Amino acid sequence: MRFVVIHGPNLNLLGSREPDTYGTMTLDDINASLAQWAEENGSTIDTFQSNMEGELVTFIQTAGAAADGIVINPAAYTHTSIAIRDALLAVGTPSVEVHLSNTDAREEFRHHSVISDIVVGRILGLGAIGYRLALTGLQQHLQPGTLTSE
Ligand code: CA2
Repeated sequence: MRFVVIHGPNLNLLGSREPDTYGTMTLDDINASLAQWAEENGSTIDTFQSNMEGELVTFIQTAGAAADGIVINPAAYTHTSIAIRDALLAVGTPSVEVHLSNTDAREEFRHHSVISDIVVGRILGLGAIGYRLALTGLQQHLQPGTLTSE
């Protein structure tokens, strides 16, 4: 299967600041771990990070539309971006939302996600492993019964 993993604004700073909130792995570390997951699971993964809303929308419209599944951490755009919501709706590719931190345990303005009702599922607060969990869940959603433990 073909997956895309999309990282929103400021996630390029991972590993350099706020380790108590976002962990110590860099974005390159996370993407390398996802490439390894893809190899282990016979899939391909394209990763993309941007600090610009329009670039994220364009990536969803192009690579996201051609993929079997999308894993997305829209970062701060989670709480505001109708453009990202509309792009996900337009392409219709099954998507999972990931957050490194538990947004429900943080400031009130982080409690609402504008995509929470249109994604297959959400993973919050588990750090970087959340991306691998999201991919596993998405793969299972797309091809039920493929988990080796079943
Ligand atoms: O917990 C998450 O994954 C968030 O999506 C991260 C966003 C935040 O706005 C969301 O509410 C929750 C912020 C990403 C900022 O990333 C940084 C990484 C390192 C240092 C500073 C910021």
